[in-house]
Parts: sequence; C-alpha cells; structure tokens
Amino acid sequence: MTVTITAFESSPDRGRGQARDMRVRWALEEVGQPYDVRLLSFAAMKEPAHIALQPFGQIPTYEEDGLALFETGAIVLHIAERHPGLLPGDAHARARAVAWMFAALTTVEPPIVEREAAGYAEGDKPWHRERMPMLDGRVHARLQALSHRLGDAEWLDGAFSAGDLMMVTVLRRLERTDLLDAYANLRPYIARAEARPAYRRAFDAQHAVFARLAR
Ligand code: GTB
Repeated sequence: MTVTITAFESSPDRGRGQARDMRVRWALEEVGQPYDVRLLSFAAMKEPAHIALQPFGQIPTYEEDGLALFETGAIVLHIAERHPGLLPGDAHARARAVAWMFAALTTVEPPIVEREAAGYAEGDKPWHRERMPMLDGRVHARLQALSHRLGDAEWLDGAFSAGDLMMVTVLRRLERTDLLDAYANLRPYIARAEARPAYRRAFDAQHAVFARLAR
C-alpha cells in the first residue's frame, strides 16, 4: 500500500526544506519507497480528522496499510527498520545509528529550536538581546562536541545512516545563521548530505509545493 504523509500546504519557510516533512520525504527517497502527500492548511491541521492522526495538530504524519504514525523520529525509524539503506546490518552499528537519531532530536535540536523560537517569540522584548549569548552558547556547546566527534569522518559512524539524515536536518536549521562558521567540518558534512540524490529529490518535491503556490 502506498505511503501517505502530510505536509504544509503553505510552508512558512517558502520551500527551503526546513519543515519536518523534509526528513520523512528524504528517508523515503533513500530507501526508494514511493509516497503520496496530503497537503494541509493550518486550519485543517487543527481539525479532528488530523488530530486523530497527530494529537498535537502538527505535520508530518505517516499512514501506511492501517498504520498511522506521528513524530518524525518514530516515522524515520519505522522506515529505516522496514527497508534496507538507512541502518547498518551489524546489531551494534545499528544501535549506534539509532543513538545518533536520538542525539539529533533530543540533544542537538532543542537548543537550536529554543534559540530560533526566542527570535520570533521574544525578539521585541528589552531583555532579548541579553539572553542571546546564553542561547548561542547552548547551541555552540552542542556543535563543538558534534564537530569534535565527527572529525575528518564522512559520516557520524561509518556509512551514511538515519542518524546522519536526522542530524543534517537539524543542523540545516542553522543555515541562515553564523553559528556553523566556527566549525570547519560541519558545513561540508551538511553539503555532503545535501548532495545525495535522495536528498535532492526530497528537497525538490517539497520545493515544488511552494513553487506551485508562488505561480
Ligand atoms: N516533534 C514533532 C515531530 O518531530 O514530528 C514536531 C512536529 C512539528 O514541529 N511540526 C511543525 C508544525 O506542524 C512543522 S515542522 N507546526 C504547526 C503547529 O505546531 O501548529 C516545524 C517547522 C515549521 C516551519 C519552519 N520554517 O518555516 O522554517 C521550520 C520548522
């Protein structure tokens, strides 16, 4: 049965691939699994039909053969476990790749999202400028450790895995900041991932949604 995912009908990022459907599209492209996309307005995301799929009224969701999933970590892990290409065969290497997925989602992404949210939620507050060095510092602490671990390697742990996929989608949220500049290996790491044909196909597919709107 064909996989169906949900995505923004009109993404605030104007097709830059920052919304979280991008990581699901990319995972599906990596494993060669075709998928349909149901585009949702912000209003439709809060309707009971969507809340039944995603309790928090967010995108993306994943539906396949009677299974409905939410949370991109769970969705990408499900895809990676069902199809070859995103997790190593060796049990230990597989467990480490999953650890990198969790590291991306629970250790690296939160300070990045918090910093970003501060920009639009408190940017007009008098104390916002005072908080920024602290928020930047929290992101830098994660980037420093990640950069150190990556070193000269191509990917985080051997071959490209779902751990790299998740980490790169998280790091891409910093693409319009100067926070990555201090780490010589992180932009090249992101660029290597973005050069993957599966990434390109996923990016182009989500960009086409924006391009159609812009016509
Ligand atoms: N933990 C959930 C997961 O991983 O699936 C988080 C899902 C989530 O945050 N979804 C967001 C959403 O539906 C879209 S991706 N938001 C609407 C709402 O909560 O009402 C987050 C996102 C949105 C927009 C940009 N952007 O414009 O740059 C970047 C990231």
